[in-house]
Amino acid sequence: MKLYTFFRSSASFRVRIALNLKGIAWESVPVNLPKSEHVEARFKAINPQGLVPALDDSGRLLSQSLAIIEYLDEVCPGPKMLPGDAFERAYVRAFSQLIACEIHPLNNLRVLKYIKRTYKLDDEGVNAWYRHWIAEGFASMEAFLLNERKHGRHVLGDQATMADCCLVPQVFNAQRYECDLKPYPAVMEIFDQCMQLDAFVAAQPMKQPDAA
Ligand SMILES: N[C@@H](CCC(=O)N[C@@H](CS)C(=O)NCC(=O)O)C(=O)O
Repeated sequence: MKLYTFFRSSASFRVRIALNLKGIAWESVPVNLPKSEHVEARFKAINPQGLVPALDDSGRLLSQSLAIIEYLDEVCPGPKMLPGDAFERAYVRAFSQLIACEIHPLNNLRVLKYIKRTYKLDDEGVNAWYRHWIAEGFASMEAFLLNERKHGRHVLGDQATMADCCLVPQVFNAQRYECDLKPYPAVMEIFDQCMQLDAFVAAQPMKQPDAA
């Protein structure tokens, strides 16, 4: 399988983790976002949305990280990214979407570029926007975990799922923007547990070939 990815892209990072957890051999095809390679016609032929990640499974092209992870879970053996029980599956999807639909889109590269340009913000203004949505989103994640009480070493018990594939990259991003994550101990405990696993460590941004 070929994964079109950018080392700092958290949506790509989610899929890298899932590929590693499931023990799938994959090749990295870097798409440089700061150089705008994702909006070039060459890449738009792969994913017309002009977003990473995209997955090429023997010529079949897939986009959207959560859809890709669910696809991998359905066609590949290995640990399940989504549990067998429908109620638990909804829990894993809800936590994943809390990150992928409520937090990540507000802090995506094109959004940050747009608010900077349109509202004439300096870097501190952009960072304030970023940190605001991180604080609100992480408070929701923490409340979700404490309310549901289904977590253990991972978001659902002691088995890593798609939810952990979403949590870890979002923490990496928040740390990059120097957000205060002390108010979210349940989230950070799961992060620390995940980072004990090779699949998460190998997927992290600085371990990617395009990070050099
Ligand atoms: N919902 C999409 C989000 C994909 C996405 O926004 N990727 C970012 C990198 S993390 C991207 O390509 N951004 C380019 C841009 O904002 O211009 C997914 O989960 O795959």
